[in-house]
Amino acid sequence: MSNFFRTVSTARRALLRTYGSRRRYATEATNLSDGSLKPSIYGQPLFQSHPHLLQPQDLTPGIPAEDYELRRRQLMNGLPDNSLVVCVAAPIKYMSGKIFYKYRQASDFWYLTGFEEPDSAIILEKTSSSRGYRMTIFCSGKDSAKEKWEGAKTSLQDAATIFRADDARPIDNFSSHLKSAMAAHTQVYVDVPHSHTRRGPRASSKSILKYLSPPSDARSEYDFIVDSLSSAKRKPLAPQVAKLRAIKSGAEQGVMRAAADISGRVHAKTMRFTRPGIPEAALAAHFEYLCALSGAQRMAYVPVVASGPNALIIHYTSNNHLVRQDEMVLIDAGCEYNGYASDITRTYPASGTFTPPQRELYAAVLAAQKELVALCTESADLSLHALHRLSCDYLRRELKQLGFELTGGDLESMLYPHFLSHPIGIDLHESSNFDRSQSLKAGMVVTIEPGIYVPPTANFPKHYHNIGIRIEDEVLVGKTHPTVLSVAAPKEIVDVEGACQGSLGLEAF
Ligand SMILES: [Mn+2]
Repeated sequence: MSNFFRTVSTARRALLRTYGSRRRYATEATNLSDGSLKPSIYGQPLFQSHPHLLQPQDLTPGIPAEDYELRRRQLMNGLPDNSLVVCVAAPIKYMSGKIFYKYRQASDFWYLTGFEEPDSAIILEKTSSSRGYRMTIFCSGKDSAKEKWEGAKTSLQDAATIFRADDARPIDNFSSHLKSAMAAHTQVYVDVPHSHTRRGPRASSKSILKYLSPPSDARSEYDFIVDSLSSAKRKPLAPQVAKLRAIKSGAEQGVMRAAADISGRVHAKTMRFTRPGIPEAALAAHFEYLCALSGAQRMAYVPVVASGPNALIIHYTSNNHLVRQDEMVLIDAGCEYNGYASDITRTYPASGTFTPPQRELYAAVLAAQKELVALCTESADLSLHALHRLSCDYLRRELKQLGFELTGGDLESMLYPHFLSHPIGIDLHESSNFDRSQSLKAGMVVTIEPGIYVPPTANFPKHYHNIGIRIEDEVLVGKTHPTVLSVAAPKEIVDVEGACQGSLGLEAF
């Protein structure tokens, strides 16, 4: 047995002495010498079953159970007395018919629970106890016939113990509990979905049940319960959770750094893999493959692999052209790792060497980008809006030096038509409840992504026509210093060329 496994086993035995939950199922699953449990008896990886993925204190990889407890406590502390919080799991989404997509938990539900199963929900009731709230978790629980097909679900008892709920109930009881809990509270914080995946005449845009699957006869009851809430009593939950999610804990910063590190290294590898004539799709495939190989669960968004003038399309995702010798390739891609998104853009020459116009324009965007990164501090006291205005100033200055004669809104409407930044975390764009006029605070993570896209029109210098460049980093805001999380992706001209020109191959990965 290696030292690594011995350490893990020792820690695991200590944990089992404390919780002991595995022992109840010892006859049903195989105990492997590395400490893992195969097949698992839980609905998601836990230290008890997957010691190669989690540390003893983790509830989800990289995030301690204590973090989840703190999140719920902070949420409930911030709400008025006699408040109720209702948060439900994401539905299973379908590509076609019964063909489902790989499941991804709803972001706020995951942030508050760490529970990864569909068909689950929580009710949090604010109380005067020292904990400050009472938590009831609803989930599928054990059903051996169903688990034979779909894999294990966490038992009600384990859901309560491991996820620190006061009570665990079958999801089938959710509607009746919800009804009585809502009646007993003054404010109910709950989100009604904006869109849904259920099809057919019974689908209602107001139904909370849309978040649950499979459909059940209780649906009309959920509709009734949520509809029965007066608008004065019903409050949106998402803005309350967004306030907490905006500031990343130390553990979250660690996971985000790991996610950015995977994506950054894969950007470098993909630069090296690129050669004239290669399909954009091959670069996308290479990127996704290396992310998956590094442990990422999925891409955080559909990758943009845009060669030459395709880069002028900001969200170009067709990725179906060939890369030509004289072109640059713009890749905007990042993985999702252990629940956190990464988002990095790099632009590099297909040949491995920038042409003079490519180099000049790249240097212009890079100069602005670095100045903006340096301003991502609490002490700079700038909002995203203020940073965006500065990005326009800096890019205008750079372009004038390159001979652009800019009039009116040329920059904002044609050359740089998108916003500089967005907050990032569990979601790629954590923007919907984020105030862009608010000064950045330490612990926030934002992207800094200025770009220049030169259309082939006579008012712009001809040698820059059809060049699109964006350079995007993820920046952790500090009190007085920013930290670039995406540092593994080459950005300086010499580093980009060096990465492009290195030898081909995966052996060093
Ligand atoms: Mn972005």
